Amino acid sequence: MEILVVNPNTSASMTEKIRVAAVAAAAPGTRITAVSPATGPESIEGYFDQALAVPGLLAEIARGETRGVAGHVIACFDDTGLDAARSLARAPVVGIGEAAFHAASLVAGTFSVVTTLGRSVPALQHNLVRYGLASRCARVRAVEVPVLALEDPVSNARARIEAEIARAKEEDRAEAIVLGCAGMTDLATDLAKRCGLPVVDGVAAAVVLVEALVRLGLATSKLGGYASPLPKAITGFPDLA
Ligand code: 5HY
Repeated sequence: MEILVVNPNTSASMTEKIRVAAVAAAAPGTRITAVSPATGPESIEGYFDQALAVPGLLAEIARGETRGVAGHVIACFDDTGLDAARSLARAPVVGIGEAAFHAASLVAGTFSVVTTLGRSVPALQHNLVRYGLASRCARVRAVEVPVLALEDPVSNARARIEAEIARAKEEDRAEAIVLGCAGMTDLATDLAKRCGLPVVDGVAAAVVLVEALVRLGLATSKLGGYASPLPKAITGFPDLA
């Protein structure tokens, strides 16, 4: 099976990091295609960036559907454009945020999330409520490291994330940690060892969940909210018209 992994921001280095993590998580026989749109913000931090990233994301999903991919992963932790993507797609679409929340709730009573900036927190809190998992999440924390600074050693991101995890264990009584950014995907295994609790990476969780849905023969329902878009004139989005 081929799984399309879409990083909705335009950062090529982040897309490559996400591709490596997705390939590592995929089962033998699963082909990972990782892409990022030609349009939109270089990183997504809050509602404005999220809105600007959606058309480019949907154009990539549409291309994947035309190619007949088995499933899609939205590799941005706020699950950018998830409902719109599911409306467009027949294949299953899984966001790394939703996948990580579910994975954490299967291995722990309560979990905390560690994300990048404070401005990203409300969107994640809203998602937890709509996914029905808010009661399992003790707190959504931010380390105040911008998304693209995660790759810059000067930001000391790894140490700051580890310190935040220690606070989550102490103050939130967190039994597991969810890493709240695709750019943290390469840190999960080492942090789990160093911090002594499950640390969930959404990229890996989403790839494995899409594989499971495909193997179960489950595709996106076209009844109700995720019904295919009605044909109509669309101005300014040639890839979606
Ligand atoms: C992400 N932004 O996973 C989110 C994380 C965040 O560009 N990729 C991004 O901070 O909202």
